[in-house]
Amino acid sequence: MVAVLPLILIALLSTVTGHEVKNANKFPLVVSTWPFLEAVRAGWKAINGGLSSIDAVVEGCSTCEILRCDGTVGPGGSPDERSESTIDALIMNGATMEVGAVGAMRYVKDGIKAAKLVMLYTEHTMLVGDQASAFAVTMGLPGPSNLSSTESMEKWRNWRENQCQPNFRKNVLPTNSCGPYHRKEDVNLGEKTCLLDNVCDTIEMKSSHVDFHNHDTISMAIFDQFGHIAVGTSTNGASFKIPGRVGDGPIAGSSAYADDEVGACGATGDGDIMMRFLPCYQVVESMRLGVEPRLAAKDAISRIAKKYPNFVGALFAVNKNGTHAGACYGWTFQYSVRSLSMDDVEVFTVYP
Ligand code: SD4
Repeated sequence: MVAVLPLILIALLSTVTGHEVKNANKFPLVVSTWPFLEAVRAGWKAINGGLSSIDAVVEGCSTCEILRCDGTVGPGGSPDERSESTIDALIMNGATMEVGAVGAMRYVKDGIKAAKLVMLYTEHTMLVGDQASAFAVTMGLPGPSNLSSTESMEKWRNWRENQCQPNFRKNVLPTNSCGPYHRKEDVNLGEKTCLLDNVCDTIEMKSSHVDFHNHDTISMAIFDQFGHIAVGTSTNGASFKIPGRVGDGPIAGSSAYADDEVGACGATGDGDIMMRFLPCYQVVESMRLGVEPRLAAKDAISRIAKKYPNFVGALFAVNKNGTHAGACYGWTFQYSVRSLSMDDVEVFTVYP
């Protein structure tokens, strides 16, 4: 009977509500945002088969790009205001602190591979837009290709029919239209937004744009058998973003961070807000000071929620002993783990 069940059902479902999970047989270890089971299996297969943690992260995140996990990783998701899908991606080596990233990359499907090319073949950390795509193609990735899909175009058409609501514009007129927009003249910068007890004004602030049903980002940490860590992120970013927007995905310390000496973190959620706090850097630095993963994760999320009560976000934290935990705000979060002591991927649920 079990043999005929789809593999997805074999993955065990567990629940953590504030408990840390200690890993008996520590490494290798794969941890990822959301129940992206196939991506975690691919990362696990790669690291268990002897690939480096960097290459295993590429395998894992590429799997999500190819499968278009949740319709919002890889090509064909999250159209911008002009209907185009672009890709943000990051890879980081926790042994050397090297980082490669691409932001708002157009016409190239392979986000995580492009990020790795930036890390391996440039002295830079991030390339963006058309130039990121051109670099990726000259370094051997396929392209240019159209990143739109039937689904992304339909989503965009529905949004246009709904007078381009919701959108990421603020302090502009007209409000209920697709533009062209012009600036409101009476904007009082800074004062209006953060008055009350340092809480940023929730009346002016729109509610989060991150869709509760779309888990647009894979962020993955892989420890090899020696405890060397790599982290990676790949995402289409946010739906109906303003063309040119770069989210938290390619920002080291925001969507992901790793240091072999301490541990790793991966994040998902409202990137425009989250990148102002570098939550994954915060998590790793708290753990460096001896804070356990559960508290480090909670603290990083609370710092954001205190200033932005409408934000939506989540992260996982894992220390160099393989102990992992998650924290979230505004939505229920799930993260996936595969370790030696498990028969298959386990999915952990974290409640706000
Ligand atoms: C972004 N952080 O670009 C991404 C979106 C996301 O779940 O993670 N959604 O803002």
